[in-house]
Amino acid sequence: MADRKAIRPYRQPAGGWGALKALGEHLVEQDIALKGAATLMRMNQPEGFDCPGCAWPDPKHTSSFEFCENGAKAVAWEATAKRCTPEFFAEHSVSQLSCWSDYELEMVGRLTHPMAYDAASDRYVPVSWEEAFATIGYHLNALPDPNMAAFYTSGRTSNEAAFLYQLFVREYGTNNFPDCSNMCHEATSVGLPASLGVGKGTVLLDDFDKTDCIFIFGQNPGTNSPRMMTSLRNASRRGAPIISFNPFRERALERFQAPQSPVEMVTLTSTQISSRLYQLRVGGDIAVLKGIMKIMVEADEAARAKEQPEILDWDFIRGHTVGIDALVEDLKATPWADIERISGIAREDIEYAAKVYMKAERAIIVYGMGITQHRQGAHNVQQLANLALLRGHIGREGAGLCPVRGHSNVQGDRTVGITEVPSTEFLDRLEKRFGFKPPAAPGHNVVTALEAMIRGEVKAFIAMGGNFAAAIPDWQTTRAALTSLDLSVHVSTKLNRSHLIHGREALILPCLGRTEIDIQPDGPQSITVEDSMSMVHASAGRNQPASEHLKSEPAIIAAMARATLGNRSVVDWEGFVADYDRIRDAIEDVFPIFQGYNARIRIPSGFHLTSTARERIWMTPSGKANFLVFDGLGEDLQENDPDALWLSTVRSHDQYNTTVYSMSDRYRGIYGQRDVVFLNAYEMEKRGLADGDRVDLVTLSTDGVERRVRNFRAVAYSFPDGCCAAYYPETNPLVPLYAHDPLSFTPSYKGIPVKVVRSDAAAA
Ligand SMILES: Nc1nc2c(c(=O)[nH]1)N[C@H]1C(S)=C(S)[C@@H](COP(=O)(O)OP(=O)(O)OC[C@H]3O[C@@H](n4cnc5c(=O)[nH]c(N)nc54)[C@H](O)[C@@H]3O)O[C@H]1N2
Ligand SMILES: Nc1nc2c(c(=O)[nH]1)N[C@H]1C(S)=C(S)[C@@H](COP(=O)(O)OP(=O)(O)OC[C@H]3O[C@@H](n4cnc5c(=O)[nH]c(N)nc54)[C@H](O)[C@@H]3O)O[C@H]1N2
Ligand SMILES: [Mo]
Repeated sequence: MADRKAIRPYRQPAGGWGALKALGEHLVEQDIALKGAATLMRMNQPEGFDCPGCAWPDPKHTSSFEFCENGAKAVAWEATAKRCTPEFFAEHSVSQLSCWSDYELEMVGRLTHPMAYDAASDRYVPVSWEEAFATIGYHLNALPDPNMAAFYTSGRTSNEAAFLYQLFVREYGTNNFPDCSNMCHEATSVGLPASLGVGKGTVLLDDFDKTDCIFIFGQNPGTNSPRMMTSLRNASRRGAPIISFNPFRERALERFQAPQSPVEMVTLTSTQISSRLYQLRVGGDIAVLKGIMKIMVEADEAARAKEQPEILDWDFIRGHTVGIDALVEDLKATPWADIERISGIAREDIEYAAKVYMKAERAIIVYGMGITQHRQGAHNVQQLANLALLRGHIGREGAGLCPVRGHSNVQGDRTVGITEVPSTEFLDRLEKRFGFKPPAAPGHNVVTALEAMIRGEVKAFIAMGGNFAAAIPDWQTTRAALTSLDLSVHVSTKLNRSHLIHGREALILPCLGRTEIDIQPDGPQSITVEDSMSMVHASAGRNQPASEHLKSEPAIIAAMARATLGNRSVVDWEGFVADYDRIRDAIEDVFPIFQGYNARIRIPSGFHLTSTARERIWMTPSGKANFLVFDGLGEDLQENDPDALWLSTVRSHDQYNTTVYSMSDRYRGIYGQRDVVFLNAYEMEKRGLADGDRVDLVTLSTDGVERRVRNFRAVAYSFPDGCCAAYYPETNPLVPLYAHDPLSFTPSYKGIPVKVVRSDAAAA
């Protein structure tokens, strides 16, 4: 796996033998070739555990093993035989570990003991669980105001743990719930309700079998939701066109060899996925969308003038929506020259895509981080909703919007109350069920929590999973703020950067993973999760825990609550932990959509949480779906500065967010290195650069702060003019904290104005 540094094009399709080979190497590296294979057989099975990888649904959770290279890597990463023990911490000071790469840190293995930071030796030393909880209780009670603490959630947390967590934090007295979702699909959670009255997708897996065409914006399924390739492959083979908009020619969007297909595997054939893949400019999505809609509106007018069938679904538009006139006016006023310049796509190509879309009775619109992580993220999402609404593609079989969620339970965490802006209806029900008055004032999201830390207004930080210090933007200032905290606590499975960028007092609390047996006083427990399509189902691990000292997340939360709130708490924390059915009963009491929760999760396929928009019930103030106009097409960077480029920060094929599995990115042909920047030959030449030159990336900051990463390798690549791409998290120092969507506060990780300059000799 320690690939030599190399850059060579990958000519095979995505998936196939390359994926099987990569997985085999990965299992060997984790010392678990045999155990790993047995564990994998239990993934997404009726009696097994939910894949901790992505949030893509599994066909009914009843199928035979569906191979997914990256899901398997996520499992192997957790089931590894390697251990990060107190002896390891005794041998390495925090300062020493700070020089290790993220890859090296996580490769140490699973955490085995609760650890506390000891300033005298600059080391983490073992601590008893009781002492750890007492420390947390002490600090939280010492704060003059509960709003001086922030409680982060990463999206692997189960519904049960998330519900207890929000209960603890609200009884303690704050809504400070920064969440990984704030950096991810918040633009969906904020943008879609204004359009459709609900912040979730509107399709189910079956819809993929019925659709006439699929549009994919800014999502890389072959890497980030590989089980989706089955749906895409089936659609393509039945002749449904797939049109992709992505600055990269992502291999899996081009062609895919299904490891499940003996014929393709043996004959080395593959299936074409996208009928067209348009390499749009970074941030060019609104321009493309307006282009497509402009053509539709004009075609509809022409058709109606000739008394031919309408192109737009006017019955739907009149009956179910408001705002069409303003949208049409805006589209007509948008000049083609601007659309082509900002999107980087020729009018004929946009026309082709529009024709495919207009022909389809049923269309699915899929999207991911290429849409949400922009300064206009929520607007991007709303333009996608406009496109769907024009032809009545919401609430129709085989059609709809499909935001592809990230973490395996990020959507569920939100559903059960992890939100910094709780609704009054929810708070009322919580009060009614538990009998305490939850705080109503809005709390901090990720960006405002960081700003508050910088100002010294948040002093304690507790993280339920994740790797906050690596995932956040603007490391220079935000990491300094993290080290100024009084207390930082991380509930984790592996050592990561966030443990090293710690507060005055710091705790690492090791927890059970998804694959492991969770035994509580009333017996073995299962947890539940909600996937991208709002299907809720149970998950139970079977592996022995990585260490006898691990606790489950619900047990850790309950003990933190008890240590903090003592007998003033009105909640039976110990009872909840003894039997998670009781947590689910409480969830059902607070959220009526979970009616029959415990009974329904005993059916292996689980159950669907209804989406009002899917039923064409619009929970908006107008009672209708809204067409929403975005003013303009987004910023034209090079108009003001011909040297400026939009930088998009993306994932490699071999990482899971901040977890780096290897230094290679097979499908993009990058081996043994991650400090690379992709830009096209024209932009290279413009800067006098040759492939392989060393460059610095410098943010065009508006606050006078220098943000620079050094000594990256320039890679000549097929990429649109005016933009470049590099890996996350290495480039997070370039993302200013102020660069976020003003509506959803999603950092614009996919659109940072930068310059690429030759590294000076001293740096090289
Ligand atoms: N193996 C693996 N699986 C994962 C993850 C992982 O890191 N590894 N992460 C999980 C999480 S939390 C999430 S949120 C998802 C992320 O999954 P994705 O949404 O696929 O995330 P990215 O890879 O960051 O970027 C998606 C695509 O957007 C394209 N893109 C970049 N800028 C633009 C733009 O301006 N416009 C358009 N149209 N496209 C653009 C990129 O080229 C890339 O192909 O995956 C989840 N699953
Ligand atoms: N530049 C840039 N930055 C980004 C993004 C980007 O595209 N570009 N993407 C953003 C997105 S979409 C997201 S979602 C965030 C991700 O942000 P996070 O969710 O905070 O980060 P992860 O890397 O997923 O967290 C990995 C850590 O989670 C812990 N962990 C794993 N499994 C479990 C478990 O079962 N329980 C517990 N308690 N802990 C566990 C392990 O210790 C591991 O080290 O990053 C965001 N940051
Ligand atoms: Mo995410």
